[in-house]
Amino acid sequence: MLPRLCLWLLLLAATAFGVGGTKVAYNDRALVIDGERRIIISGSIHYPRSTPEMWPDLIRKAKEGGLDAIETYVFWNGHEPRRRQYNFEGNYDIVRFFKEVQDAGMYAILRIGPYICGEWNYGGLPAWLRDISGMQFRMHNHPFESEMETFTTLIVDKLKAANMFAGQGGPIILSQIENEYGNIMGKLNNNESASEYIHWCAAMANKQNVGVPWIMCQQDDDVPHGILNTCNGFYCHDWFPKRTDIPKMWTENWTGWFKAWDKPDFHRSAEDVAFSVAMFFQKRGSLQNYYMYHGGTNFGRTSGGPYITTSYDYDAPLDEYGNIRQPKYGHLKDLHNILKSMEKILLHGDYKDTTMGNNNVTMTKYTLDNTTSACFISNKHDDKDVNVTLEDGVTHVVPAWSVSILPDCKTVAYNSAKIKTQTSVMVKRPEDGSTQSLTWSWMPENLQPFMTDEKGNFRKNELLEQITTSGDQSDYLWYRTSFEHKGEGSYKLHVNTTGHELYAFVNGKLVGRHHSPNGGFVFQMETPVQVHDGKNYISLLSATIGLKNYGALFEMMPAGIVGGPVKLVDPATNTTTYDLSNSSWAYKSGLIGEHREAHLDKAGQQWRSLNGTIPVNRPFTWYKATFDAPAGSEPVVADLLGLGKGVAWINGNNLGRYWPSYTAADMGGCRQCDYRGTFKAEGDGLKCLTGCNEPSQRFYHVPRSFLKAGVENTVVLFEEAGGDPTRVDFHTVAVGAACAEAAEVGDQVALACSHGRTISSVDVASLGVARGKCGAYEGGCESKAALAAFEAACVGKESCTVRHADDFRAAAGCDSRVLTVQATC
Ligand SMILES: *[C@@H]1O[C@H](CO)[C@@H](O)[C@H](O)[C@H]1NC(C)=O
Ligand SMILES: *[C@@H]1O[C@H](CO)[C@@H](O)[C@H](O)[C@H]1NC(C)=O
Ligand SMILES: *[C@@H]1O[C@H](CO)[C@@H](O)[C@H](O)[C@H]1NC(C)=O
Ligand SMILES: *[C@@H]1O[C@H](CO)[C@@H](O)[C@H](O)[C@H]1NC(C)=O
Ligand SMILES: *[C@@H]1O[C@H](CO)[C@@H](O)[C@H](O)[C@H]1NC(C)=O
Ligand SMILES: *[C@@H]1O[C@H](CO)[C@@H](O)[C@H](O)[C@H]1NC(C)=O
Ligand SMILES: *[C@@H]1O[C@H](CO)[C@@H](O)[C@H](O)[C@H]1NC(C)=O
Ligand SMILES: *[C@@H]1O[C@H](CO)[C@@H](O)[C@H](O)[C@H]1NC(C)=O
Ligand SMILES: CC(=O)N[C@H]1CO[C@H](CO)[C@@H](O)[C@@H]1O
Repeated sequence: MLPRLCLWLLLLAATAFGVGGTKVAYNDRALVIDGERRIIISGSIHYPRSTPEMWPDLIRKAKEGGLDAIETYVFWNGHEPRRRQYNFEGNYDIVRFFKEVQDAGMYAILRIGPYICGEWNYGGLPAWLRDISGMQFRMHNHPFESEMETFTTLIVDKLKAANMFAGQGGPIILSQIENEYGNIMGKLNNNESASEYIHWCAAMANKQNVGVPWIMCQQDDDVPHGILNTCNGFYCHDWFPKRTDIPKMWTENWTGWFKAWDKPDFHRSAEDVAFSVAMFFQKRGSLQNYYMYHGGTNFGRTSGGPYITTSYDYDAPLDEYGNIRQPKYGHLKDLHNILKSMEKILLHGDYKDTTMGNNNVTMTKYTLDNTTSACFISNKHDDKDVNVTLEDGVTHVVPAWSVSILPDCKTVAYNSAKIKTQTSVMVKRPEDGSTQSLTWSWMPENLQPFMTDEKGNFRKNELLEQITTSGDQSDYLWYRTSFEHKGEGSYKLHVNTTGHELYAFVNGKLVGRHHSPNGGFVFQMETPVQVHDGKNYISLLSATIGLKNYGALFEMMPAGIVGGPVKLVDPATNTTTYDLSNSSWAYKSGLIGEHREAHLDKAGQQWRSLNGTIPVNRPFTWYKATFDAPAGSEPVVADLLGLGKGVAWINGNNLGRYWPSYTAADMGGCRQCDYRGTFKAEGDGLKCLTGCNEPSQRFYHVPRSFLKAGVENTVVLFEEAGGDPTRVDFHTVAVGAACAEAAEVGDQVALACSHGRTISSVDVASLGVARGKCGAYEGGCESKAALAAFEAACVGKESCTVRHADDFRAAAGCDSRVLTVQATC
């Protein structure tokens, strides 16, 4: 018996104290991991926004980019789509995700929320929470707190069972409860309940006994006991936690911005992201997380927030498809390497900030044991380079809006505005777009049953709120009624709705359609209608496009034609002839094709194809075609130009909502792009926008794991608004042109393609400032010697490195020594 008892005791000890476990503590300077103060560079990768097959590659690229940790939210509505019915499969396999992080030898940051914001449907909260009586979201009340605790405990227990916390030998070193509550606390009109709630959150979290610290972000006031508060934002250098015994941590440094259907694409320059990170570490930062490091895709209808595009690319260092985005990725990697080399002095050294001339120029000197020193010089002027002379009498030019890092206080090893890494231009192949032409068949969505008011789930003498009525099980809700009319008549049908989209039918005929403009919610539709003698039917189809995810009481924002009014107005006098708001309305959630799972292409569906001809620009139409998957391993996109609005599936996998007919706004920021100056995503002063006046989202990611090689693949579309699928096409996305610059002789110039593709030609090797952009440099001042050196080293190779040499010369009059190279992959 004795050996077995010993074994049992050993096992008990292992679980209690964590054999091979990592101890996570903290002090005023840093997280202390197994007794060592550590700089942690982390990046957000949201597991449902990619596929399990993509995770190892994304995580490996993050590690190679100099990251120590991967951070993710937990997505409650995805894990518990119906109360107590759970989903931990596929891209919701959270344990598998954390195991991949562990296998890569990285740390993980677990942000449970479970309110997560995240441009995610309803901020991650399941819509069924609304049905529980007495429910008040994110306030001190039993119904909410009980559900939140049940879910939080479930997640923690699942991760504990898989030994995922640091003390158990797992990767998780930090965990977060709630999210950005400090932003809304004061706006809830019940500050006592709000305060009790956030303290309850802390107590509930600490009771979970996860063995790692709990954090709250953007919770600068009323920070509960046992919680470390952290910063979110584009810049966090001037922010410090209130408590002086905790480290300065930045949980969301926005690397770009998300995209809404009405907006062009946001781009935050590599120079500006690097500037913000360098300043953060200059001013005692110790942990920072890129939000996002890989943004990914909002697959499926409950993934995206209101009016958020299916692409959640975010202009992150890894693009939506998992490709390395250069120069952002490489420029930040260079910064990470420098910061890591300074870990000891930054976290143990004494420090002194000296402002020079005015507050915009700061020199920070870290010293350790009087023997070593490290310096940062930051210049926050947005238009003025400055010369800074250090103690040793040497003057350094610090460009406007940049930070220079001198790990020995003598030599500048990094300047945030000087990019040494390559710039890549991604191309879609084949570039001429001539791939296989697809043969389509089609099927109408059967609207007939909804064109009279005979059939419906139930009736009510009022206009109901949509989320509650449909349980958010579909985007669509039918509202139908009828009225008697004597003789014929002409009216304006007036509908007031809280969004997000509306189609109106009178006696079976589509008479009007509208959607919320500019991401708003409430709108009115007015459309002329003819009525006939006798009974007339009005059928209104309301559709949601992702539920609101942010703001005080965001969950109270209704959807659909709640309360209306719905009226028939006399066009001559503008007076209401019929107010139908309190008529008997019949309700039905979802479309027939959804209930029949038309997207799964099951047997028994009535697909039609008359010699390959299909109707186009026909609303409420299902389309189907087969195609061959593009060969190779490069990411695949579907070009959906020509379609209106709807949903696409590949082999039954949801690609998300598509809406290429939505044209992105033209904004001031489309015509200016200077990395210098504060980056913004809202209000005045936007810059570096692209895609203005173009289809808001034309290309849709088709993960490789959705495709089958060597056999037919099926694409199914539900086209709601009317479009032409005959232009639908598939492409791969990879590096097309690779460019790099070297300012000084001796600099190494590295070029690389992707996915095993090799450099086919070197197109430009110029001395002097090249005109044009990477992919289309105009050249001038060509150096034959440089061209020859690059051709010899690079052509036929996946990557190459060439040293900028003194004998790289151009014609007389070309005095610049700045070498610019462009190659084609
Ligand atoms: C709540 O607000 C009231 C009035 O604004 C204020 O007097 C009170 O101190 C606040 N209480 C808390 C806990 O913040
Ligand atoms: C560092 O220098 C200061 C002043 O010159 C001196 O007081 C201190 O003892 C020195 N510390 C070490 C560790 O040498
Ligand atoms: C500091 O720089 C900002 C631009 O970043 C500028 O608006 C401001 O005037 C500068 N302050 C001083 C004192 O020069
Ligand atoms: C910095 O110094 C260089 C050379 O010493 C000089 O040419 C330049 O004008 C100076 N720049 C500023 C902003 O003072
Ligand atoms: C439309 O509905 C909203 C939300 O119910 C309401 O606030 C607004 O007053 C209504 N507007 C009109 C013009 O009826
Ligand atoms: C009725 O309202 C419309 C706008 O809603 C307006 O253009 C029209 O002039 C109005 N007609 C009358 C008779 O008031
Ligand atoms: C509809 O019913 C509501 C609630 O009973 C009432 O406030 C409203 O005045 C009614 N509207 C009409 C047009 O009868
Ligand atoms: C379909 O094609 C067949 C054979 O090519 C032809 O006989 C028939 O007339 C076509 N039907 C239509 C509707 O075009
Ligand atoms: C959207 C959002 O929360 N923006 C905030 C980000 O943080 C900065 C400061 O850290 C605020 O000024 C923004 O309002």
